[in-house]
Amino acid sequence: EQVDQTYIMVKPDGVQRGLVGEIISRFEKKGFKLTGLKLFQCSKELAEEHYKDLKGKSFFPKLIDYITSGPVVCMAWEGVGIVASARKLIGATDPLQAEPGTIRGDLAVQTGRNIVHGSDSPENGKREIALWFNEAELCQWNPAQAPWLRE
Ligand code: DAT
Ligand code: MG
Repeated sequence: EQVDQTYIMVKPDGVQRGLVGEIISRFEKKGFKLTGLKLFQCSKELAEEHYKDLKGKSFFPKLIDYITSGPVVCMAWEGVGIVASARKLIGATDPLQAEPGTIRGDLAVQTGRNIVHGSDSPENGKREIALWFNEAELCQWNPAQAPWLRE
């Protein structure tokens, strides 16, 4: 099967609320492979490039203010089927609509403070990882648990 990559980011509210470990843990326990991780204060330019598809939306300026309001935790993860699976683990964009058991469903209450980002396609996963990480910040490694996760 095809191994895909996704860009997951704990947004500034997730960092401020002390939810970094909890959020990383959801992906780690699922069995996906972490290939990049850093705490990072992003520029307005980077935030605008990341969310370029939403430029023109009424909430765009507020979204950029929010994402640049404090440090975020940037993560690159990989696995078979990871993009869609990570979106399910994260839950709906509006945390009030997100199912219990999902990150947003369990830990957030408003779209404008929905604590975590996940790429919406394998192509955007690659694009966003390249945008947020240098090649030297990414690790290729073989988790010891691999044979216990997939036959
Ligand atoms: P998602 O983060 O679930 O992929 P998205 O890509 O449509 O959602 O939007 C990116 C972020 O923009 C989202 O996490 C929060 C913000 N946002 C989206 N729709 C919004 C709205 N109607 N009002 C305010 N913020 C919104
Ligand atoms: Mg999105």
